[in-house]
Amino acid sequence: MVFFPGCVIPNRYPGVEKAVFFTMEKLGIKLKPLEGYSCCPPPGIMRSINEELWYELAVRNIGLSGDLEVLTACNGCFSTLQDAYSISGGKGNKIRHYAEFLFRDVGLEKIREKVKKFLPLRVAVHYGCHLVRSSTYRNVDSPENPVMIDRLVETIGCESVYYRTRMVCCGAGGGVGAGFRDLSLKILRRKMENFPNVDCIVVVCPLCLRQFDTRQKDLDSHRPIPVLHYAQLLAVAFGLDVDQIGLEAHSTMNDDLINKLIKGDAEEV
Ligand code: 9S8
Ligand code: COM
Repeated sequence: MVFFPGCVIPNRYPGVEKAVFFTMEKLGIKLKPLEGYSCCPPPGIMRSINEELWYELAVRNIGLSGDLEVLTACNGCFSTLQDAYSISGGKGNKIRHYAEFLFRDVGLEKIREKVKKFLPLRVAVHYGCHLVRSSTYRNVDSPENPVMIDRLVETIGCESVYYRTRMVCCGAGGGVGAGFRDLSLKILRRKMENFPNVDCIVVVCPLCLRQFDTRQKDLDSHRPIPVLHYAQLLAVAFGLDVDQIGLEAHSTMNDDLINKLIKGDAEEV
């Protein structure tokens, strides 16, 4: 398997990449870096402007992987690479997202066996739009009511707290976060209206991570809730030191969460 990091993970949240490699190694999965890749390119930005260029760049990236499966930890990269692969006539599950690969191939039992420290946190999971939609090619979980991230966080001791807007967009995708900042904030505000009282938000996409991490401060109404990629949480549960998951790059952290991550719980909750 090769890892396709995309642009946002290595440039903005490198701790996510480290956590992906650490957790895969603990699970006995051989993961190699992909040499010579470019931006995926993003489905909501490039594809909607120039589909031909989007396709050419995506197919080139996939070609670099040879016969190996391609693992991503970003919803946008997953969407682009999986769609382009299917359009090119590719068969089978060659393009994988970290979350669905863990849930469907590795399995919850095996993940639980490797846990050194359970994390009794209350979390709000955010799936993001491109992980389960469109269902034409994605087909990894229900596009309306997915469960995989809920099950993945529960497996390492967290409680996934239900909230009504869990399938609402974070407001970053489709170029909205970069080009229409007021609209983007409006979507985030709607997403976080009546948000549950949780220790952190758990995402599986670095763009969603960035949106919650950097834009909550522009919502006047509440104290920012820290946000982590699932790979970072899993790495801590598998024994990686909390100071090794790149939290210095996050803007919304608090001591309460850091202490809970450090302490954890040796026993399953
Ligand atoms: S949600 Fe709506 S378009 Fe997306 S996948 Fe990541 S960024 Fe947040
Ligand atoms: C979101 C990707 S993960 S894009 O901005 O919609 O292309």
